[in-house]
Amino acid sequence: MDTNRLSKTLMAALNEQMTNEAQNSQIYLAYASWASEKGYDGIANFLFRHANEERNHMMKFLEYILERGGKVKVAAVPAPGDDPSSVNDCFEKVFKSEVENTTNIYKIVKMTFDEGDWATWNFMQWFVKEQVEEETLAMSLLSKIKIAGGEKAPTDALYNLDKDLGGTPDDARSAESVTAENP
Ligand code: OFO
Repeated sequence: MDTNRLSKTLMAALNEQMTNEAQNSQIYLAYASWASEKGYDGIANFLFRHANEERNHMMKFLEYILERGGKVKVAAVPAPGDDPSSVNDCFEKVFKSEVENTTNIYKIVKMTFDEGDWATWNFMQWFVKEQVEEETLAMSLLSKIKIAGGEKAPTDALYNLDKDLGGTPDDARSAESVTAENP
């Protein structure tokens, strides 16, 4: 008896997104290694931690496919592409990659809606919320580098930014998670 509760198309889309998350993790690993080679240890630390988050996202998809009786297909992960040319370029690339990821997540949400697969729709809401946080975090990186001088940021500003990011939490706080007790 077939116990698979996912449609063929959704199963393929979820598997594809699982690979996208693995690729996101590789992208952060590549940028973190680049930052470390350049001596930006704080930025590297921040990006390494984020690479782990992306791997956790990949696992969330994998576990969900299994939970619904689907077939997991672990596929080859595309290479992360060129190294950033500067800290400014690095943060711009991070932002672009998160926006692309949001687009991919939304496509799946639309598919779940069209199919009336409310279990998967519900599962995907975690990622919708997560992408708001990830985009906020990427935007805040871009503002920080802009304040530091963008492409022309002087060494001391980059030094301070690097120190700052070493201790920055992985998750951006979104307005809805703020309460009177937890401002
Ligand atoms: Fe950067 O986000 Fe995964 O989903």
